[in-house]
Amino acid sequence: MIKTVATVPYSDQKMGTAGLRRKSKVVIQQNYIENFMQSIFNVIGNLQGKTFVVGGDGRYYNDIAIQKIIKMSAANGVSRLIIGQNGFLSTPAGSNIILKNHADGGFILSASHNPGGPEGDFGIKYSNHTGGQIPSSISDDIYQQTLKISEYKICDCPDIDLSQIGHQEIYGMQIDIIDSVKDYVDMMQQIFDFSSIKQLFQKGFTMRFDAMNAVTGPYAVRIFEDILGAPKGSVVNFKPLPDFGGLHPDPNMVYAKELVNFMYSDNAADFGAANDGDGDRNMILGKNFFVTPSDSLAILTDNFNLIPAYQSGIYGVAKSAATSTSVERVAKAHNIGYYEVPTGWKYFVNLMDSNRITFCGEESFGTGSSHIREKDGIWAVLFWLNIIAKTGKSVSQITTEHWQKYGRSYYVRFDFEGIDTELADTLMLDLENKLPSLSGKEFYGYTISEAKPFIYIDPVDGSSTKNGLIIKFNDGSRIVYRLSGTGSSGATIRIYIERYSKTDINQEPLKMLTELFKIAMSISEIPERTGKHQADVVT
Ligand code: G16
Repeated sequence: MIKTVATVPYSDQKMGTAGLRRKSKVVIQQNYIENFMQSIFNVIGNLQGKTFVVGGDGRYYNDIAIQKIIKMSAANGVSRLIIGQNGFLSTPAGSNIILKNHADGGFILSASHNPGGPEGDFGIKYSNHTGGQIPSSISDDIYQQTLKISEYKICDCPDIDLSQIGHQEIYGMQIDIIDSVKDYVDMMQQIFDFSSIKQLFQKGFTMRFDAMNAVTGPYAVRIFEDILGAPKGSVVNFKPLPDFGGLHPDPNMVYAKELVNFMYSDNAADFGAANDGDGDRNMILGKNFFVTPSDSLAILTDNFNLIPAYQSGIYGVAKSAATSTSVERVAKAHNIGYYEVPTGWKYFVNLMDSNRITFCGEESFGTGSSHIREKDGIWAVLFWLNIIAKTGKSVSQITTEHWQKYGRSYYVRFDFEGIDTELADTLMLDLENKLPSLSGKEFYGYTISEAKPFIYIDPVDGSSTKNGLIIKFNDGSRIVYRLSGTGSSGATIRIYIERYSKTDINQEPLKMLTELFKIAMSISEIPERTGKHQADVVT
């Protein structure tokens, strides 16, 4: 019943910032998933005694890919799979299940915030025993395997029914189908002050949570409506759909338009939030108010002592280099450790495992803590609700008071999408070569103090990673350039711009960054080389 099937390699199975992401049309090609999974299994080696967690965000092809993974796991000698009911698990829930069960790793089938459906994207995030995604050294080994794979193993058996919670066995492999939501909810109840948040809703506080027809719907309904008592209907777009109902489940000002329009209308709720496809990203809104992810990280860190789980103190905090420096000032004020890492949640894992940090976050709408090893959308929403319940203040009040205390980092990200890959690579290389000549130069009254690639040396394992180019100015402003690692076709150049003001805290961010944007465009030659004078997406 175990078949060995001959196959030929695909040349495009290199993982990006977070796992493998490709167009659905690419992934459904013959043996595409099989080649990738067998390459992972080959790199792991002996699978006897190993347990893996499997789930996904419910997008198109999840059901088929999960069955392939089950049959290949059995054929390759895996001892046990723990699978979310109907194949559903959010990325944070998956990380929790790995840690709770001391599993050897897990596979979350998701292309995160990228659209789904036959015309959309599919992906696989592979985590190891840490509950976090594998380091680049292992993904490089897997990529090498994908280039030489010649056969894979699979069971010739019927599909497994994933609809019933319970235990099954195929070819000696144990399968446990679990409630996708329960363990995650239990964990949140241990972290946050649910009774204070419940009282907040009893007093008439209103919220709207947009699950964007993706995986967090069932988690959000259970937590916010069923347990915390938010009025029915507070969670919208709560039914996970294979194509997300046509939504682009990226919780930002551009793609979460429905929520943004509502929160900027006369009928706005007191609090608004959205999560992405697999539930690891979050967006926070107040009435007519948006909190940047960089500020959100700083505000959560500053208020750690309002949360039951962190009352005995936190170790430290980390952010990706592209994220604004807001949280650095909070870390200094609280005298806690502060780290800057490359873009990619996997870079936080060693810092958490070695108790260097408790919180971390990124500009790309990711915030989290060491309760798991992934960013966690609902965790961030509950953290905000907990702060509001304890302080009685609104989102805008909390944020404005934070700026009054620490000053404000005006921060905007500009994305230039759909660029030819070779052109983008050359642009970045030329820019990097130009950096040494920029030091001391003045543009529009801003003087460059430092210009160099961002190079991270991991303090735990000593590994070195180069990611992005940073230009710093005398007044503390920064421009960061990076190529996105989560797209499924072409290249996206990201420019992240930041300007700090201690006292001038009520300006329009884009206005405050006008000159810096011009500088960023002219230094990089983006208009000349790409024909683009404006970004495609501004967040
Ligand atoms: C992934 C990573 C994040 C990263 C983000 C953006 O998020 O887990 O750490 O910040 O991609 O990456 P890029 O700028 O390379 O596109 P997710 O939510 O897509 O898994």
